[in-house]
Amino acid sequence: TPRVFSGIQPSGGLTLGNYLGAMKRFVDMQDEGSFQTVYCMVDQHAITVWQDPEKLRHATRELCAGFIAAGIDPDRSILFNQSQVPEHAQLAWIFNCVARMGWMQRMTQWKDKAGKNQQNASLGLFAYPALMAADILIYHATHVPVGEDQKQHLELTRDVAIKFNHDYGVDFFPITEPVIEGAATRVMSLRDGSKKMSKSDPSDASRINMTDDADTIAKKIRKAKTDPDALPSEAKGLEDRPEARNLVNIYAALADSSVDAVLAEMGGKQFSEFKPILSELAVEKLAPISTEMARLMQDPAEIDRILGHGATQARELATPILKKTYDIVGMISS
Ligand code: AQP
Repeated sequence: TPRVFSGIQPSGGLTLGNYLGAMKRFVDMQDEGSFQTVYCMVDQHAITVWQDPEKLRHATRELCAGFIAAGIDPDRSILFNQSQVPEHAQLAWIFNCVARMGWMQRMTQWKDKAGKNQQNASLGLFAYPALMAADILIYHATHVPVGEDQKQHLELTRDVAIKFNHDYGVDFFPITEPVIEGAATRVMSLRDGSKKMSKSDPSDASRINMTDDADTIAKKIRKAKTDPDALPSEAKGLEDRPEARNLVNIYAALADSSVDAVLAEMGGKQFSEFKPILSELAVEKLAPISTEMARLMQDPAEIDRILGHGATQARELATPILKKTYDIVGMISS
């Protein structure tokens, strides 16, 4: 069976962007049944930017609770945190020696996150895409569901696989397919339609957190930036209207519908009318998830048990692939 891998960083609370762009798709791919699904809390990626240790532990457990509350079943998917499967970091070292500095320098996430002071960014932040390639390729995963922002990193993953196979004259690592689908592959900030919704945006009003209560969700949507025009009846009427497009995309993704279908129904409505409808749908879809997350978080020992079990299963897949990689590279392993 083809294998799916994807991950989310426990670098803060889950946002609606993570949910619609990634997690909801992870659930779809699990439920679809034609893939073996492997999902990871990438704590080693999170620390490429300093994290408070207690908050990291909490965010990792909360993310695990989020996965389960959103519909990931630890009996049907492998669910674990990256640092408990050391094979990721071991393969990443080899990939550090395959990937080129120039490839990393071109990554927009590196440029955005390192900012002007690249000399002071961590070496881990620079090498982030090589670890990500290892996360995927240590399972020989063929399909990777992600949001639009990760497209460039997935191209680099393909480049790493191609160069490794070429350098060692093997046909060992698969060339992975990004799966970037649905109405909300790039959810934007509620305050600025040109910026992506992000966990680490300093403005809490810019995002919907999966732990926000109904009143907070309604308030954030009410205050979301829009333009004065009514909703168009066709998708092309959203061109040059990033904030309007974002709210329609969010609605379509939450409703499991398409932008065209949403506009056919909502075209002509003012935002004063559409926003309460959107809030109601958002609360209807998100409240059961946040309630279940809170319930699961009351038993952190159970979450740790689930993560430990997932790590054991993940290692069973990763160990032989790392051993074979070591053999190919010329390392002695017994
Ligand atoms: N705004 C978004 N719209 C659609 N998809 C998104 N993703 C993130 N933001 C959006 C997708 O969520 C998955 C996990 O992302 P991540 O946690 O690994 O890191 P990120 O992309 O850097 O997310 P954040 O929220 O912006 O975190 P910080 O602020 O820490 O950098 C990925 O599949 C991503 O595409």
